[in-house]
Amino acid sequence: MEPTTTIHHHAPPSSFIRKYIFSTDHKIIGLQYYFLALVAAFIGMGLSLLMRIKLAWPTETWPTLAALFPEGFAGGQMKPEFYLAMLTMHGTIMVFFVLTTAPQGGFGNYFLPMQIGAADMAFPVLNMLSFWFTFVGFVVLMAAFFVTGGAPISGWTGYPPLSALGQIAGPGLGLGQDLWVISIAIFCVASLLGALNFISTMLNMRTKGLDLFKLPLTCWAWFTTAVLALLAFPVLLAGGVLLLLDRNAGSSFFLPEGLIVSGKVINRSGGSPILWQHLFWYFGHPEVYIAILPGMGATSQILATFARKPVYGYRAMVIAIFAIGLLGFFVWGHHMFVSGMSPFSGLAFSVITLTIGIPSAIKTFNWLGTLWGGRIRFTSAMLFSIGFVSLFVSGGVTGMVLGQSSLDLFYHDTYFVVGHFHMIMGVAAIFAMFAGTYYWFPKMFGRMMHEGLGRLHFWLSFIGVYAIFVPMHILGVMGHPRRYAQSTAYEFLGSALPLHEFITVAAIIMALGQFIFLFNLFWSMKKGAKAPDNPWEATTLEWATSSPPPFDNFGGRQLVVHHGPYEYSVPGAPKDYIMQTDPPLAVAKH
Ligand code: HEM
Ligand SMILES: [Cu+2]
Repeated sequence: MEPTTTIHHHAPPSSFIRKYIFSTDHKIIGLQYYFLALVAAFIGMGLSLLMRIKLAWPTETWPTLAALFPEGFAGGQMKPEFYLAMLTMHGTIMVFFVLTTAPQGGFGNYFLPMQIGAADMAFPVLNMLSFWFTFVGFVVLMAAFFVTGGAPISGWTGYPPLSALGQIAGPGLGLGQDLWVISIAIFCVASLLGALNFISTMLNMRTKGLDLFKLPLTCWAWFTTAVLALLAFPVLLAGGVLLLLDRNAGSSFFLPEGLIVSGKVINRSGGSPILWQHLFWYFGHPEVYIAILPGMGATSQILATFARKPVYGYRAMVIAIFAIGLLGFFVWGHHMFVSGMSPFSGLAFSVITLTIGIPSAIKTFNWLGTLWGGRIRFTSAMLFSIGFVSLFVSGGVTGMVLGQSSLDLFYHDTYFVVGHFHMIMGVAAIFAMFAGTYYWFPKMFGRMMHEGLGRLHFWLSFIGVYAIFVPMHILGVMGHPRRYAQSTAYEFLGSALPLHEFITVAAIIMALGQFIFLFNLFWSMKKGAKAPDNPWEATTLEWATSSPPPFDNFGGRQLVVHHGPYEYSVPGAPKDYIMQTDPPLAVAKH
């Protein structure tokens, strides 16, 4: 089938509001998503430091923090309920408004149309709506900090019965919890709209000659992520609506019979908290791939560019992306090994979970194959991509441990899990975002970022991440529970305190390192060296236009693609890279 192309010929809007606030330009919308995620990330990071301070110095009093949070730090010490509220908000902010927002909504919006040679997304107005729904979802979530009872304490997974009961179950579970559910529901709608747009755009808007197997792996990753979102978010949305009904309309989807809260039997019956777990994790496991697939795409792109080599095994990489996405839907039960389900389903979920190791290993070996024998340029973007691979492997190994139901029985809800998921999903995806930022910044802002500061930022973050999250695995082996504020409540945890202190000091240093990034970002926007159109001598279509790109991306030109996405160091070619739009080579290749 010939790919169709649509070039929009509408004039750029001129008013500030239409240009920057309610813009339908995918580039502005991409930046809006990006900056929303940036704000969310710094808030989320602040909350994690509060938790870390409590865990490392449990008996210290903090007058300054008490002045800032009179409720949560009554008497100068963090109350355990406040810890749980920080935990819930940290997790929710990070998963939804950072990991789902920046890699897909941010970079995907900005670069998917550009990499397929289109002028915009398929549905620009819908695109604008997706962003504004996301923004409203974020504001609603933030509002939970300020209502009576404060932010919810049910964790980012919002498990009932706690989350379904209301204020009697604890602080934050009144209006705060309602806001949490509503925020998630709005976020689901936003993500669904966004997903439709990504899928239509990639299938329908490719420029001339760009058939599917000439697409950069980033496009495949954004596309697959959108498919996952389309299948996973409706389930969370439905679960959220049922939870809201349980909370406010007296239904009992998730509340069992005979539940006793604060000494009183709750007058509901017939529901099951396990039902929520199924619905939640049917969404929740694919969600970790929604977070990390765009990072895998960006990493493939960046490794090839800076190793000056084609991505090793392009087709295998596409298949692995799909395999990971597909298998991701059959493994949700590995979050429920201790929920009391049949040991046979535990076995089935174990086996399928471990199977994901196969496409993951394919991807890892192909990344290493891409690096092998390359003429590597260690730019900041390259360092963060290598860091991504490293974290993906480190986190993947512990995933293989947790995927076995017999071992998970012990590790479940210990710090081992916290260490594992922070490495593989949390910080790996964050590293990919940094890589993407250093890589695409010249295109987006027409200036270069400061490489020296970038490398400093990398080393602080890379060493920081391992210093923070490796010791957490040790805490887990010691049996330290997660979601638990009182690090000295049990005698056997006493000896863990130095480890907690070490982690917290590392977290503070790493957090300071992130301000170097923030400074570099804003300083470079104004003062960075002017960027050429193709500073990294890369091959894909976004580099075939000016930096920053004009309103319609390519100045009304229709690009014609003659080459695959990663033709680096092709024998017989005049230079060591061939852009996708370069004319066909006279010499025979491959
Ligand atoms: C600066 C780096 C970070 C630090 C120091 C940090 C610290 C923490 C701490 C102390 C907890 C609570 C552990 C517990 O008591 O169970 C936690 C939970 C969590 N964090 Fe992070 N975090 C960081 C980055 C991230 C990132 C980038 C993500 C994105 C996925 C993330 C997602 C989560 C989630 C989902 C939870 C679990 C929340 C829950 O159980 O409800 N964190 N983090
Ligand atoms: Cu999972």
